[in-house]
Amino acid sequence: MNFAPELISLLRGTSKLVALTGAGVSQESGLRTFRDAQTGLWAQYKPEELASPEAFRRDPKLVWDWYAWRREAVKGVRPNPGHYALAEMAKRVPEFILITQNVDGLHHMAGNRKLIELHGNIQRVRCAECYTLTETWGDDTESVPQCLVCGGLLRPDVVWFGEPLPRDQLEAAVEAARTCEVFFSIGTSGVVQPAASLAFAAHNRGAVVVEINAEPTPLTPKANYAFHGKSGEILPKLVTAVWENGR
Ligand code: BV8
Ligand code: ZN
Repeated sequence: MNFAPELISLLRGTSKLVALTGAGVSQESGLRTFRDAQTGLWAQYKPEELASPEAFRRDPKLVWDWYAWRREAVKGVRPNPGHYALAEMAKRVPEFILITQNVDGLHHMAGNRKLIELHGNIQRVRCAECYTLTETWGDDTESVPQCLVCGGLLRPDVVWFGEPLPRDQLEAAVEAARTCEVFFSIGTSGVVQPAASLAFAAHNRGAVVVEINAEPTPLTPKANYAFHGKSGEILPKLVTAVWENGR
């Protein structure tokens, strides 16, 4: 895979790079994306139907079990070369900020520490009423486990559709997008807001936008560089070309 010499020199010289990732970056780890149809018991539901406060009010056990099923799926997978390439970039660029829409925790597992989890993390559980985070809960119960502080129902510490993003995470993400020199959009269909507007905010501030996605997205026309393929194949090659070859 050849990368434009000007892209390589840009990345070698950049001091502030921001990357936004979506479900596509975890696809090669064996996790289904939101676009991919769900399987088994969950095939009859669209993710955005289950990932909502309305669904939890209507049938809390169904939503709880869906997240328990996804937690098991995440436990069974490992970061892929795309995740590790981003961890490598974090070591090479003076200021590297990784913003993810993913709740799977694989970026952290791959070693990224300057990480903004915009939509939360599926391994964390909190009370739906008093927000108390809890480390332990029973998954094998007939009903949804309850909070030991107020008796409220426990729920995953993720952002559901119709819920606001955590203010500090969102502000940090917007600030990063507005002040970066290079913005990578990786493995995201660019549909869900406000995450999908970050790349445009960076573009409008003159940042160079690089898209890596299996297919074109609404961002593609604005991208200075667009690579349509698998992030687990393209990112390692890019890291090698920029930071390993000819240094
Ligand atoms: C809010 C956590 C308001 C839970 C998630 C403006 C216009 C229209 C609608 C809205 C709007 N503003 C707000 C909305 C509503 C809504 C929204 O955007 N709806 C969409 C559907 C139109 N947004 C919200 O509700 C947000 N909240 O607005 O609150 C508010 C404000 C104040 C006070 C009260 C309320 C909350 C949004 C967050 C929801 N939670 N996740 C969970 O995970 O269970 S979103 C979830 O879906 C993911 O986190 C992610 O963000 C999104 C899925 O998108 P992607 O990650 O991009 O994945 P997708 O499958 O779509 O695409 C994968 C891509 O990868 C594909 O393009 C594919 O080609 C590519 N690919 C596949 N394999 C590979 C690959 N690429 C590279 N390599 C590969 N191997
Ligand atoms: Zn509580």
